[in-house]
Amino acid sequence: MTPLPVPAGDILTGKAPGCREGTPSQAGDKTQMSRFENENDHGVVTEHKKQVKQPKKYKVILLNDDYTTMEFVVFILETVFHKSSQQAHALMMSIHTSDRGIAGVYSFEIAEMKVAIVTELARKHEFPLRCIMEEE
Ligand code: TYC
Repeated sequence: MTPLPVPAGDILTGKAPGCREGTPSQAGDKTQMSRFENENDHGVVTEHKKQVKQPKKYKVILLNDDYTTMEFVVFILETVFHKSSQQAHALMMSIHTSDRGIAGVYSFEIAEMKVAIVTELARKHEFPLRCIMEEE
């Protein structure tokens, strides 16, 4: 049997012939041409590394009042904020005694949506329950 003709190098490197990237061990080698370099690169920096910023987070806060029933607050914490029955009850009691409490922390859009849902449910059930958001 005659062996198939194989271009030198490609079996060991896994690269097509003429590929400049090299093996993983050569990836950080400064003598190699970097991925952004090309024939038009005359050593002038045209690209700056962007600082990666974490997106802001927002606390969704329930406020205490004298008229909203405890059952309704527990219901809100279970259904809108996915708390267990025990967590919801403990948090509701904490809000009841301390005047406010964090129901959850979310991105801006999700926090805004939770506030809107709670506000609408409270309005529908004729409770004065207030729900606000604050940057973390
Ligand atoms: N203070 C209310 C009551 O005694 C209960 C309550 C708890 C209301 C938490 C609002 O965010 C709240 N019925």
